[in-house]
Amino acid sequence: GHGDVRRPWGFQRVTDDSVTVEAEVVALRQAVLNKLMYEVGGRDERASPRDWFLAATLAVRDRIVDRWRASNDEAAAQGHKQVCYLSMEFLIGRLLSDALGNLGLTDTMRQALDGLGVELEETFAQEPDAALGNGGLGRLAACFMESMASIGVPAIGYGIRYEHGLFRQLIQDGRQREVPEDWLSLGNPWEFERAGIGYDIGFGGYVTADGDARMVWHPGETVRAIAYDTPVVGWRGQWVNTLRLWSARATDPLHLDAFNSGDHVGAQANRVRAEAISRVLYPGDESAAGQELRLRQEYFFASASLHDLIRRHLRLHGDILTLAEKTSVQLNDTHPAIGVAELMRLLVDVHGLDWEQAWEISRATFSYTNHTLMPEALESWPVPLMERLLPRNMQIIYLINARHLEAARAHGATDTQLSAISLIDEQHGRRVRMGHLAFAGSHKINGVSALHTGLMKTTVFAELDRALPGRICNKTNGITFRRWLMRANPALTRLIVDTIGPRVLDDAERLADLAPHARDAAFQQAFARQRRTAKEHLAKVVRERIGVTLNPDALFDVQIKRIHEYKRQLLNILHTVALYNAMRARPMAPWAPQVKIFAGKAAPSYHQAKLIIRLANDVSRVINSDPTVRGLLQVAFLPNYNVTLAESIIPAADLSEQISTAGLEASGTGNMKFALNGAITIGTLDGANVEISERVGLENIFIFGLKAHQAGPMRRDGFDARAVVEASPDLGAVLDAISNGVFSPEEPDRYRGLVEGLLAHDHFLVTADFDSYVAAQRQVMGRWARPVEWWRSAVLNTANVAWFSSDRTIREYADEVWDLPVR
Ligand code: B1N
Repeated sequence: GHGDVRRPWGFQRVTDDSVTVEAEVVALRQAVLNKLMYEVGGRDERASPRDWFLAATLAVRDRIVDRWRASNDEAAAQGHKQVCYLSMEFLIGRLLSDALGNLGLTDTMRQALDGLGVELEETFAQEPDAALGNGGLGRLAACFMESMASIGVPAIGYGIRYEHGLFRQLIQDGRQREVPEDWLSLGNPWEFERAGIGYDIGFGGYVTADGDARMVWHPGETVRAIAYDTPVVGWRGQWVNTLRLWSARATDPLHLDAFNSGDHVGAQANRVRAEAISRVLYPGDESAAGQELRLRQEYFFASASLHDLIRRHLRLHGDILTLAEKTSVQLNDTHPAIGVAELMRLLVDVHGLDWEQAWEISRATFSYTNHTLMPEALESWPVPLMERLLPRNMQIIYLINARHLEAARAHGATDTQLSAISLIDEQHGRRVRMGHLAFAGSHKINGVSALHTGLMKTTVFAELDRALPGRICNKTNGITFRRWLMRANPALTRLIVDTIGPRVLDDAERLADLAPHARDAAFQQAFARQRRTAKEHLAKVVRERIGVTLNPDALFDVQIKRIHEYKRQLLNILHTVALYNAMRARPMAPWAPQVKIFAGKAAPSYHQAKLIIRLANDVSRVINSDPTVRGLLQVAFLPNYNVTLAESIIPAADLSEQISTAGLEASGTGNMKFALNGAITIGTLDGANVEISERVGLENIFIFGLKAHQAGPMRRDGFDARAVVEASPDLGAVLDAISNGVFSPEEPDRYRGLVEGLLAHDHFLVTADFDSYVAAQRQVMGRWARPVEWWRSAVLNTANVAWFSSDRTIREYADEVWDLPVR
């Protein structure tokens, strides 16, 4: 088993933050100075904050590298099974404070830098936020990487080293503008370029049969995938895994003839085309990007990763037939699903296995996580595009499909059932259904919350579940508590440790020991004081970013996530306007001050989402400058939401908005981060909110709105939004105000279309849930008015959400999906 994996390392003691040995401070300081001098090439008297960041990171990296080697050696020596986590996205954020925290070196580094006149927090702030992902799916991959390292699961994360991550969001005149992000421009001290680890990835061309009817693919074009490795260090530095990201390089970067004859630009056309593959992250969240370049990205990283894991397997174990015993490949959504056909191609065409044997190995190797049931997000690729770009893979998909359909027919499937489970969608001009390919090619398929997994079985995958029963299972998402509690909220962490002892740092379940303190007045006050400090800190960030001075005594009501109609930021904005109307109608009533905080990016081509951003900003401008509500209601839209910003917002939140249309948010993970930090949730029974409510108890969460089983039919059949508005005078007044230009006096019709659209077809049931939402908000204010009750609920949120640790999620995957012993 892996019990011995977690033994403390003899060669380097891991210190607790509180016990800092002076000799270690001196040694680390010297290491930083050496890095500054010999790697960064700077002089300490002239070093910039950025230089110090580089030097400090390189010094920390050295302390990870020997553990990294030891982990790799041990995994190899013990013959451990390895998890390969294939994901188009890794939303990493900053790494320095994470690495220091996990190594127990935060305080040592603070003192080491102090002696050089350098401040640790400012050094952290120099690090770019690595945004190689859009939202929850990419952040989940990053949390999983940290958890796998922390509990000693040997793993490698495979993805793409995008030169440009998710765009930077500017808000200009209330509107989103996108500017390119440039995280690598000043160098990346975390990564190791592995110039010697590369694979040629083919595209296009044609297929022939050789003498023994073996198929041979002759690609028309090849692109080289080069590995870049980043170490992922786990809690207490006991295990280090690898994040391996592929960068595209032209195999023939320069046509020298053309160059020498004066065509300097044309000579590089090939290079530009090849390297475009890893140039930029697709900014679409939950939308299938129907672009050839996207398919090239998917195949590029899936193929490179499979080549790499097969090479490793053969090096360590020498026999391709044992691949599934030594390797589990987890497909993070369908983006790497082409890997199913690619592994078959490698096993059959390259390694010479017969089909049945290859298929068995392949299915035992792969498992697939589904993250959404939204129809527009279900990936499918036109057959003609596949045939042109990946001719051999397309043949293999046909072969998989033929056997798949034949088996179902033999079990009595009807034609309707066969067309429902076919890997080819014949309805919409012949497309390959990537979810179906991933399903057919995997031994386990999981959803990311109990509700979502249930819906998988009754909707999108109902027929596949009937044809291939027993494969669907649930793995409710989780978050890493190291980043989202210990790093993001050190003051609360200290309070928790002082109250229930340090064991909680190694065993999240100990958080339950806080429950008896939930009624304790002194503890409540200490808890509330922490919140107050975090709110002051956030207020400072907000003032610097948008010039709005927030009242830290107000209730901070926060909705931060991608902007999407189904997430219903619009519902929150409507409530904001309703509150504004009520306060203006009775300005002397005893209102408790409230702050509404929004942040999030919209996909650049998602016009409705961008209009919602504009509305939030317009509403904010009008309310913040209205003297009648001064000090009572403030609205802030914070630009450029990212992991780093989330880390300063979440500890400051009193109320967590998780208000998606029931049935549409697969899980959510922000909901868990807020609850862990003691915010109370206002939410629908959607995604993981359901399981959060079960754990914190219905008295400590504000649940409202239609349930999934009600919302589904209403969305399908439509409902009369006008009648709903007729029956709700408050809602009518809110919609009239928005529609008539109260928040856009310079362009009164700006939101007329938005309001009319809502009345004509309210797909996301915003009007239908409005009254229920407002009633829940009223309950929130009732609780807020009784601080003893409020803080009791807040503490019980922190105490009762240990289960949402991604360590628990990973243990479940290890146990039920990867067949891998952990502890
Ligand atoms: O995955 C998260 C969940 O917590 C969220 O509920 C879910 O919305 C999110 C295509 C996606 N689902 N699908 C995507 C991302 C990028 C893309 O190009 C789809 N993201 C989710 C983690 O399970």
